[in-house]
Amino acid sequence: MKDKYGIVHTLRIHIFYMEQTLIVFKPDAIARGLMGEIITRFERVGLKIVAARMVEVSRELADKHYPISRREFIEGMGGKTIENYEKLGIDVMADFGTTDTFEIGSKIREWLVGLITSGPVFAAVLEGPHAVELVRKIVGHTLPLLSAPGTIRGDYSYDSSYLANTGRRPIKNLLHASGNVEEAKYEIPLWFKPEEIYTYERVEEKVMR
Ligand code: IDP
Ligand code: MG
Repeated sequence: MKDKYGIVHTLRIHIFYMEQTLIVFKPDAIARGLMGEIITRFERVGLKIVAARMVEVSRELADKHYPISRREFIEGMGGKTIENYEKLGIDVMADFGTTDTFEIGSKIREWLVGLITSGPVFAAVLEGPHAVELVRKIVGHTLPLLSAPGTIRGDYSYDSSYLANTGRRPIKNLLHASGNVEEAKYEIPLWFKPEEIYTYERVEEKVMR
């Protein structure tokens, strides 16, 4: 039987969902000296670092990483902002001059591009079974205010849409992590060439087999 990723499953052979995912520590994490603490959380769960380096992000790379053409991503950010403002009883129109989700999202995207190009970032590719979902679970909710304790964003930040948007800046939530398998497949080649991604074995692989 083939699943939606084309992986064949039989009764006798158990095949893990071996995946790769991209993480990027944003300049706020670098400035706060949190690289070591954050990477440790991924290593200890058994995720393998197969590529890593510090990068000074160009406008070109930032535009590709946060593509304006990904309407659902842009409108999603705008939509989340409107929801958050309604919950707090703040007037979106007064703050953004529009209630259009794409226009609001585009403004936020500009702040995001500004942040990611403002200083060196640390980018890495993590590999493991269910790597994409596992990393998102460890990273936590987009809004640190809503991130559970124990997640990276929940443990190291208290930022919210309200604080970010009224401050005309992106939410400082320390790191980017690919949102799903398709996003990971698009993002990894933007940051790493195939020969910069390594293969090696971790001892857990023998134990968990
Ligand atoms: P994610 O990082 O959890 O995947 P996305 O919705 O993909 O979240 O948004 C990308 C980034 O945009 C977030 O990590 C955050 O830094 C920023 N962001 C999202 N929504 C807002 C907002 O309403 N105001 C300011 N920045 C935002
Ligand atoms: Mg995302």
